[in-house]
Amino acid sequence: MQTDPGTLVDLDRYPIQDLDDPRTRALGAECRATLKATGVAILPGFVFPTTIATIVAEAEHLGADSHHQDLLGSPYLEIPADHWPADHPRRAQGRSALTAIPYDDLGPDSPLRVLYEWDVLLTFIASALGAGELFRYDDPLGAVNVAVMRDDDELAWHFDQTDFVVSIALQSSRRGGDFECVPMLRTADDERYTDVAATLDGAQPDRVTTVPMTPGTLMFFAGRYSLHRVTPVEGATDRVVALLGYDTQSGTCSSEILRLVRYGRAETRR
Ligand SMILES: O=C(O)CCC(=O)C(=O)O
Ligand SMILES: [Fe+2]
Repeated sequence: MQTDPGTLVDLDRYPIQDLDDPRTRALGAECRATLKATGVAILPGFVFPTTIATIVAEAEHLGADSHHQDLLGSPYLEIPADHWPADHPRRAQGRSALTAIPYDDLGPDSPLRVLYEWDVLLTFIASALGAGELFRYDDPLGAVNVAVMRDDDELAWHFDQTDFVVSIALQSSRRGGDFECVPMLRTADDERYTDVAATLDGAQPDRVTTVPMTPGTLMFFAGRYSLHRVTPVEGATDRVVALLGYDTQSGTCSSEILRLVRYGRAETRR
């Protein structure tokens, strides 16, 4: 029998199935306001612990044989153009090492798949982001994926290439693995390279905030304008996060190069 998605999340605390419920309206308004002001909005305890445990078990099982990326890349997630000077942030290189479990590896009953494919969640996220109609990614690998970070894995400082990221914290590492960010460091028309360089050099520690990612938290993050990273994971407990892909346009798919880097393959096995 197909799992009822409504049993996987705390609908008493977050009645997302009813957008007209005054609590849901207030929640959406609060998300939009904090997102605008700070670049991050979090809903702690959104996903039930039992659901989290099932998703983590599946991710750890699949992750044992999945592709592990370990590479140097720029904060702008692109190959730097030749005209940038050698010491420019556009040319900076940081290490990103993690294992990503793609959408098409998740089983048909995977609670994460069930949640991602649930229209109630899609509609609530669209309303909470205030982004108009939202579409799931049309990406057999990246639409929803799980990042497993083991001892010594890390994610370098970067800006995302999408306006927002929706994630679910699944498991924290014992030490390290902190999600650090400099909220709204750049804007659409001001790159603020001096501040980017200062953050990369560790020269502006006061501007860096650590976002609490307690397992079960649903998080909205304005990653295009907020410089962010995940510090190196230490110890035997993996850091596990689910990333849910949405766009204001239909048909979005991550690039072939990103799929190759992240999953070790560009095409679906199905
Ligand atoms: O793992 C995380 O918490 C953030 C991941 C991230 O920043 C990304 O995938 O772009
Ligand atoms: Fe990111």
